[in-house]
Amino acid sequence: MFEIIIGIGALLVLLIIYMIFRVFTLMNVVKGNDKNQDDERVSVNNKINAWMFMAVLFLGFGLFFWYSYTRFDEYVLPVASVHGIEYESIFWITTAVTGIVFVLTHILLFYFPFRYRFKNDAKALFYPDNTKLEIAWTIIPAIVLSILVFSGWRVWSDITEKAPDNAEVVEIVGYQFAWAVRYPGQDKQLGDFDFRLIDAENQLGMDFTDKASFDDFIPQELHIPKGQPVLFKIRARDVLHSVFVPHFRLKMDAVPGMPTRFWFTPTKSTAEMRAELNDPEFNYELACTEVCGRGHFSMRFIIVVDEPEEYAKWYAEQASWLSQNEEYLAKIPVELREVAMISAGIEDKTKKEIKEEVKASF
Ligand SMILES: [Cu+2]
Repeated sequence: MFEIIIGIGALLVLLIIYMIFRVFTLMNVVKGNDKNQDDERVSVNNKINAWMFMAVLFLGFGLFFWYSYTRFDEYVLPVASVHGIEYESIFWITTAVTGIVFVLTHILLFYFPFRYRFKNDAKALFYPDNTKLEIAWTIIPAIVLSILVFSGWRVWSDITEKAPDNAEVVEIVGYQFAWAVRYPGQDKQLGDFDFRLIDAENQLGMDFTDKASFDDFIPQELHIPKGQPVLFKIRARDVLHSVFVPHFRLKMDAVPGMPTRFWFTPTKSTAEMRAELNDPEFNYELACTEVCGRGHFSMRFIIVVDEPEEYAKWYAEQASWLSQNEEYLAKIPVELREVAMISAGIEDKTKKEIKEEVKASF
């Protein structure tokens, strides 16, 4: 309702401005035109425009520098991954080079219409071309951009090379509107998945004809060990999402039907970061950075970086998904059920009951 009123209000204001403009135009027609008056009007209008260019220049740069200055802390979040340091240096070199060029060209862009605004007695200078100038402004940007692109490409290929074999694997799945994470369990092998198996409980479409799925677990928090390579296997269930963890300088799109990945090595545990920032509430945060629908803002997930021993302890304590959703045993091929129960860590005492339940379900 409020938006509609604002919209109608804005429309009325525009109409009023248009009507005033019409009245002035008609007044000029009624008064009749003579050459001098015309020139006078053009000159005045040009002067107003020229000064407006200067206003935009100063206001624009004023806001630009003010924002960058007051929000500078958000540009320089502490780095908590190995590749983040390399990434930072290339980021700041690129920002410095393009930033300086941006400022210079925009000063010229707005200053020239002001300096060379229409004047009655001014005569335009005919200056068709200058070969040396053309060569200079072609070659210099070509060289600078090539250097930037090649060094960026080198860093990017370092970051995206194949993950080491000992990397901890975590699957991250984005869906409207949350993240789910799946760990491979004790066998360190993620089970297969198939989107056709997705239902109200089995949200990730885990395929229980694959033995590797039996011990997979889906926790509420994402834990990773400090100082060890971590491989995120990323997929999306519905629309585009994007995995973004600014402290790790990590960003990778989650694309439906096209698994992506990103590996990195965290260098500071959550506890260490809390001490560094003097903020006992600090948490690493995974955010979605692809506007993916109405609930986009809620796609926030906590990442806990543990010391390796703590991580191993946490990992061992996690209950398999299957042990928390025992009714899915019925969907496992009969000959694999025994293996599934052992692998999923379903208690021996309940084993008999489950067997009976499963029997009863047929
Ligand atoms: Cu999203």
